[in-house]
Amino acid sequence: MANTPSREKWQSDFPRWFDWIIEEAEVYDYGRYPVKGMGVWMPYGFQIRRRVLDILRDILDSTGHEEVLFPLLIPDHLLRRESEHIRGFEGEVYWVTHGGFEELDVKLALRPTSETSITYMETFWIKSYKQLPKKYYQVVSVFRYETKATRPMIRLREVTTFKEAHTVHDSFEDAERQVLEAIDAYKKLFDSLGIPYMISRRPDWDKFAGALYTIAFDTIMPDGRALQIGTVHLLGQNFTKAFDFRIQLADESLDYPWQTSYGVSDRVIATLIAVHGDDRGLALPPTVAPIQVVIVPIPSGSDEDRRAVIEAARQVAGELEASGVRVRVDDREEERPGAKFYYWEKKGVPLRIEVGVREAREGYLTVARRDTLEKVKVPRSGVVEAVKRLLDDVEKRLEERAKSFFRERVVRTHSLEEAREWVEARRGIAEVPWCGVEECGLKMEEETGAKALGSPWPREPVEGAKCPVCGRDAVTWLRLARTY
Ligand code: A5A
Ligand code: ZN
Repeated sequence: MANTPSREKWQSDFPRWFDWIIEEAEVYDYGRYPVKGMGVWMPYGFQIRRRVLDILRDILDSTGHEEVLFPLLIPDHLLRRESEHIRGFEGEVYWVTHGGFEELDVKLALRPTSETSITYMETFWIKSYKQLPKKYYQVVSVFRYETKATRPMIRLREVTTFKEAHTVHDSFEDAERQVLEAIDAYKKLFDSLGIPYMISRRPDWDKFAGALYTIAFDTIMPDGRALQIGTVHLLGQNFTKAFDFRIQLADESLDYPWQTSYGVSDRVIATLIAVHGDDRGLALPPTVAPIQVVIVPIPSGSDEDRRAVIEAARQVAGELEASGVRVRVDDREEERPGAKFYYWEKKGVPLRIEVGVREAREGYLTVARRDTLEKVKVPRSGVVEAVKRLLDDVEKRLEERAKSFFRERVVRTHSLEEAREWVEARRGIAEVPWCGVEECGLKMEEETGAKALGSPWPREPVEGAKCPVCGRDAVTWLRLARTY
């Protein structure tokens, strides 16, 4: 493998690296806005965010999901309808209690999630099995008064890129089929961003408040801690019963329909930044990079030579642009080329083209890759094809690097002691045989100082292994990790 930039700081002090790069690369301003847990998407970050959302919307739209937009405020009595749900969220709700000088009759919640408001409206909209399945989604802000340490994009109090999907079905089986479709959709999303993940069925004590079960996607951050980057919930009939939401079935009977919900957030963009970055800064996959190629003219010599260099840079940019590549010419006169290289590396631009006097004259160009720092010479006449090939290659290599890091971070062991050492040393996720009993799972969390992420989805057999807590036959694996 080519000489890769160092990942020393990236790995040894990831939270600081992350705070540094989102500010330095002008992605997200966090910590200065005077409300805790709320950050600002800056123009460069906003463009990355928009491209991630474009991919997500394409995936959802092409599988029959319809985008909607619900009110931000949920009246107290709606949020309280489903008892497990409110029990889970009560401690995290922001309340609006006043309008001007008047105290409101009914206090209003800033939505922490939208199961209740959406189910309420579905009771008016959906009357028959003939309308099903129904799949809605929205991309909105949700508010959660998080009590664990808040972090930029990772644990926000205003989650500004919350994509929540809500679906309705005429049978349990169809709702379970939807769970599979949702998992598939998120696999596509993460795969297209080169984000590695593992899929677990969350233990019952950690499922979504109001769900029958939760399937979660977790990734591993550079410092070995796991991060939940997406969740899919089978809600069953819990909300439809609470809202007395009944529909007519094919046999003419009336019954409560079945629901699922699934969501991702700003964490996806945090992960995109984390898994591909290094000590020099961002390394963006070309699919979502706002600028895919930066052209840096290096003028020198006579005025004529200088003009020729600028002219050549503009021509190359024009050709690339015409073929659909997102390109920028950095012709700032007050900056030196070295400073420009550093600046665009930090911003994660996948390719840099240097155009000097020799290049302008001799019919070739020098292309530098952000991921490997390699420089390649390409013929001036074939620049479009060369750039496209290189962009594909950068995309693949970033994905491979992220996946190989992830693979090295998952260990399977029969010993609780070894699992504890693994998570304590911040190596990543440890998998231990498990009998499936809650008590043993909780004990494993306690003894390893880790959080249980749940067991592999789909289920993976464990042959001949014993649960290290009770000694009974294991029926599955329990995944343990320190988490964000
Ligand atoms: N309505 C369902 C989909 C729901 O709310 N599920 S959830 O609570 O699990 O949230 C969906 C996803 O949002 C989580 O998997 C997690 O990746 C992300 N998320 C949750 N709380 C967050 C927070 N405070 N900051 C950033 N992301 C968060
Ligand atoms: Zn056990």
